[in-house]
Amino acid sequence: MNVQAFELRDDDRRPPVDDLVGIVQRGLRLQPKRLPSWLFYDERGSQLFEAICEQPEYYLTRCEIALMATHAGEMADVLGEEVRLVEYGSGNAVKTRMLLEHLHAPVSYVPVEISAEPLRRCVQEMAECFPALAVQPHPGDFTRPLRLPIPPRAPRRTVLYFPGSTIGNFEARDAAELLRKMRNEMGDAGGILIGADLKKDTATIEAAYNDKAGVTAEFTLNMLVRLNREIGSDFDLASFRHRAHYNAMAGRIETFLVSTRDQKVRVGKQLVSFAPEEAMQVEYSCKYSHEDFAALAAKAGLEVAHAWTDPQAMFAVYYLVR
Ligand code: AVI
Repeated sequence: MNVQAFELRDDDRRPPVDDLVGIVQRGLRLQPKRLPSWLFYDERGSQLFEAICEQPEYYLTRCEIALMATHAGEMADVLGEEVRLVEYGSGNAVKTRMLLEHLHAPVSYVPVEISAEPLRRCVQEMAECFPALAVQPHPGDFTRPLRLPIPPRAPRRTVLYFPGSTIGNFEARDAAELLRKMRNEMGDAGGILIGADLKKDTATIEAAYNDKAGVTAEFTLNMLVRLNREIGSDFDLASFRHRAHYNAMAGRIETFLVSTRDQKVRVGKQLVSFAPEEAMQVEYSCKYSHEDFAALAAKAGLEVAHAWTDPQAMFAVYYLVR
């Protein structure tokens, strides 16, 4: 197998317990209370996210895969020959496979992933599907500056692939900062191929984050299960519920954990009070018009060179360049 060795223990993704207690305590002192959305993704949370992607209401994954099925060939032509493909996250191998199948003489594939097991699975799958491709896994957090592995030969360009509308989970200022960091990493000749969920009617968007089977609700509540296990907090799961609503003015789904009663929760040495119906914000999922996305890209010194959308204009994949 043409795979560069790597080592990552599953513990590497977790900040030390004291840090995590501090992060949670600080978030719970804010008004409204807030917890960071990366806390969703422990092992169970990652499984639940995969299950969300299969729910009939969660159109994002299906639409993006359909888009790739139709346009991956064209995308590969735009990206050109001898590309080094760096993927932010190693989430959905289906989309990446579709792209790699069409790329012209790719130099290497570099999945950047913080969690050991998904990275291991991704490397194995890509090495099996593309035995001639150099797979150079990069364990780590893609929000931090990357030190990319030396490619087996000089690529013509580095393309950062960031599918799934994960950019939408960053607030506008953080999203622009992340894109600016990506701009540095791709270099002068490089580009960013990025998936983004498009603005559409409220009912369709809200249904995607309130699936009938309750998988998204379980995903949201799992954050508390994780905290109870990892920092010994005593959130009573029966006393919080999931709420996701679309804020059309802000163009984003806002997800909360809502306290169903007056209660106190122990977090480290502190007791935190929750009022009945008090909502703790846990995630934003931003939705874009083409103009919104071009404006976001411009803030990072980038422009949209190509845009691909499905016929219903549900989802878009953009190619950004300097
Ligand atoms: C990973 N990210 C793009 C998902 C989203 O749609 O914001 C996470 C998610 N949260 C609830 N459902 C899916």
